[in-house]
Amino acid sequence: MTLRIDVVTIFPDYLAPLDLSLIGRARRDGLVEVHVHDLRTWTHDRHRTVDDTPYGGGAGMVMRPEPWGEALDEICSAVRGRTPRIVVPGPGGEPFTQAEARRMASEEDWLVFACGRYEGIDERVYEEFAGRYPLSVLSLGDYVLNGGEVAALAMTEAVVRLVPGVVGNEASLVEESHEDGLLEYPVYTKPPVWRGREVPAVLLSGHHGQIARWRHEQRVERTAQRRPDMLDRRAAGDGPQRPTISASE
Ligand code: J9N
Repeated sequence: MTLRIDVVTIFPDYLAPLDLSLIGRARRDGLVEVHVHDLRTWTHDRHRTVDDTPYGGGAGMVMRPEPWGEALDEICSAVRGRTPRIVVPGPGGEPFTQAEARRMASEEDWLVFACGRYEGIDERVYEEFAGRYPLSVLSLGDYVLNGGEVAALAMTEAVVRLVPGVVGNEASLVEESHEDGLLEYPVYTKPPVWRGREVPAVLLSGHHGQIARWRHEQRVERTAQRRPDMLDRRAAGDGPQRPTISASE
């Protein structure tokens, strides 16, 4: 079944990149179906109001529940016999990881992204829809965006490129390396010397065993430098891993 993705936002133009490049081609090839919706479609007042001041006081505005309720009621029931997962991007969510992207690409057939503004969506919307659909609040990382749109775009790209037929098998294999808990080794191409900088001799040697060993060492070193947290998880045995293949790694 083709993957369906709906995005609900007050900034539909923010999702314009979904028409381009990899996702655009996947759509034209019928591998994924994308629908972007303007939340204001489900308002009824002259000013198409989607937010209001927070009860209890505090900074910023909160998204009112009624437009979200009507939008998600309609969108989530748009396909008879299918049930979407609702994804709400937010900095307070569970981490969105490569493993989750892979799970979604293989197990989900319909995702509905609900893009809120940073100050948030009225909590009753989560209660209402988590009681009726699978619902995940997911974070791209520990930094704050203005709204969920960029996160929905990133998650969409991470998932869609794993759908069989979208990128071709090589990409799917490449990021298995990111799933084994080590960063990638550095890569080089021609010319062999550039601005006086040489490609490491081992890569020109033709010794495949040595090359594999060197690359593994580079991965461990790079991970220790940049992401020591990943090595800690690996040592504890709870990180993403693949078995170490003695000579070839
Ligand atoms: N990782 C992440 C998500 C977000 C937001 S702000 C509003 C919606 C989602 N910020 N950072």
